[in-house]
Amino acid sequence: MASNKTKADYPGGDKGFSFERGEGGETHQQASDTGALDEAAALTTNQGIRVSDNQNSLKAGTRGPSLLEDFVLREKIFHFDHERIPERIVHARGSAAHGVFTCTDPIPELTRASLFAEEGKQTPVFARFSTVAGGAGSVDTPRDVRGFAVKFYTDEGNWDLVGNNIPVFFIQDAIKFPDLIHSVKMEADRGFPQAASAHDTFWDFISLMPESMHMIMWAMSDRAIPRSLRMIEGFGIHTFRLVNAEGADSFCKFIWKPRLGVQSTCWDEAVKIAGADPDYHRRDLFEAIDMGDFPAWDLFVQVFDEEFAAAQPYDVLDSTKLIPEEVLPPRKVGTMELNRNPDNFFAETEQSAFCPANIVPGIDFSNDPLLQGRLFSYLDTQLKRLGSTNFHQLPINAPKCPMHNFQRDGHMQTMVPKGRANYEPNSLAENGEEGGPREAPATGFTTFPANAERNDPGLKVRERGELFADHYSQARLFYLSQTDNEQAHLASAIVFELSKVLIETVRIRVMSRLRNIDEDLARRVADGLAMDLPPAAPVARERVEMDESPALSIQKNYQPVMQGRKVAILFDEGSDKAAIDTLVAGIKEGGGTPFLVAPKVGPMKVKGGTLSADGQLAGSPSVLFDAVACAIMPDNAKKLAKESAAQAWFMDAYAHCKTIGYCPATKAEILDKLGIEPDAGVVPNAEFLAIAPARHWDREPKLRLLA
Ligand code: HDD
Repeated sequence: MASNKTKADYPGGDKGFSFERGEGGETHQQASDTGALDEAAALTTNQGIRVSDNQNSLKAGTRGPSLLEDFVLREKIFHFDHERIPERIVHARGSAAHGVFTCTDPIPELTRASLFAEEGKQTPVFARFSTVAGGAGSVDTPRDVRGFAVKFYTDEGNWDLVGNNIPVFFIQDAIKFPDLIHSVKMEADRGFPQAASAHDTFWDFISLMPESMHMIMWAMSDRAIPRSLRMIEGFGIHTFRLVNAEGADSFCKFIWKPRLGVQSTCWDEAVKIAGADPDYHRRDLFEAIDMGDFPAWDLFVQVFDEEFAAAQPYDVLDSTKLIPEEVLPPRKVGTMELNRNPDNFFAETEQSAFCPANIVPGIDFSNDPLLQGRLFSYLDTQLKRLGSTNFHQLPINAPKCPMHNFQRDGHMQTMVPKGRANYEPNSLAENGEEGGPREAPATGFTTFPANAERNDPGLKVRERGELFADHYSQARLFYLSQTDNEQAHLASAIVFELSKVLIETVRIRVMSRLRNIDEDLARRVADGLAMDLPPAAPVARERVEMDESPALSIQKNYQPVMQGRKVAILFDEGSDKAAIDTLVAGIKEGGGTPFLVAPKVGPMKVKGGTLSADGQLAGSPSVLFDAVACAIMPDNAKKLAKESAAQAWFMDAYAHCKTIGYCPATKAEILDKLGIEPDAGVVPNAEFLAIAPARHWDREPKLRLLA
């Protein structure tokens, strides 16, 4: 049977080939290729053979069997069959962008790393954000930690800062990582739940690992349901070491702070976003960069010495502990701006390979046992995923500075070294031949010589430092540093998660640990589950009281700015264009993105002209926006009041504590009937712009029974 496609149906069909419809509806493909087709336009096989027909396989007669000799078909299907590579075992779901890091406050006295050497020095970067537990096709908004990995292509080699949006981790020693990940991933027998920690095996493991309690506070807080990847902090977590040109060292923690401020969703909102737009974060990042609204983060360092470390009530080599910013103020060193989307998702985002062991002269590791295990793990995983020891040659992974050594061959070698010198030392140069690269003792990377702590006899042991045994002090610090509303969100999140745990002893064990963090928290969780509080679990080391750290709270630091926010305006036929134009102009002026929503997307007649919506009402629920306003005529408002998508639009915005700007008809016909009462955040359109990006959390107790 002949194809019935026409030229226009084929991409590139206008670039030299024409597809003509024959008599009686038959089509045959006719090449207008007279040999002059330029190289870019001609479709070829991987061997460079021009393909004359990409629509029909080779057959023995029009209705006959396909022929084995069809190398065009065979090659195409063969390649397709192998398109997928193993996804990352963790952090499989990710989104990334290119950008640049600019040093704003040089620190040559602390590190000889070239990227921090001079004010204004620019270093290209590639940043990939990810969830941890879900597979590559899972939704963007589960309750989960977000990976925050940055590859700096410095002029002295690649440095990968592979962190998360939470400054601590679940475990203290890398030997527990496979157990942690097995427990949180979908359960082994049933294959669910995906991308969710609310299940038996995760909480079973956690309840048996008291060291995870601090991280659990963060993971159950709103940090784990961010509003946008552009609005998350990033942390290198481990203590690293900085080394200056004289060889003097200091300890250091790295922190990224988003220019747009930290902002999160609430749980009901995150769940609904997952349905409305499973690619919510990926789309948000892509669109912001695409429209030139480049997300930016400032990079800070917390620098300290052994003396400071020894004076803290926790061990700085323990990744379940942080250094409060109030105790050691972070110092800004530069800014990262992400300004270019990848050209190809697979070639760049998927094939990007990060490794905490990639460091440059001037940066070094500490003895953190979690970090030490990571240094081993990542190379292995890249070999498994990318299939070759030459994965560093892929453009996204290759350094942008000169790279040469005597490593040779291997799968998919793309470099073609010349000459005989594939070993070192060699004297071939004396023979007039190419001798190859040589060691660089003065400028090359040298490991900082310090080993373990000064008085450590260095015996081989399977033990942890003494202070590692304090599992609760910082969990308490985090909980007490939150606002009342944030504490309520946190307690409610634990109730939700434990309500999905079917093994009762696990719930009980978790509550017994919570008592060691805060009695009030434990009581709220027990009440939320309608269970009795068990006795507190035994502790390995007594808690120390730490001063609250307001820096740990999102709400205490929230700056309601329009910049980077997406604001929806609902309209319908006959709406007043002037009112809409005013809102649009105000949103744009503040640096936000207006988004018009209407029951239909085509051009609609409105008072003062025509308007086309950016999105249809049912496909653009208010969960996708930071604030909503409306301009609707009375008759249309009456009609919309009966439309469940419109009701949900306003009810959700209200329940998620967003600002709602209303026109008189919407108030009378929709808001009043839904029981949405004016408050500090439900205001006439004229007052909307001034407060649009704020969240009105004090509304929440009226709407939701929080734990
Ligand atoms: Fe890891 C990926 C962050 C502990 C083993 N990790 C991975 C990614 C991030 C982190 C952001 C994704 C990078 C990307 O976008 O491609 N991992 C962390 C942090 C940790 C941590 C912040 C604790 C502080 N990880 C950790 C341990 C181990 C691993 C203890 C193993 C011993 N991580 C891996 C891995 C991954 C990975 C299996 C999967 C894909 C990859 O490396 O490239 O090797």
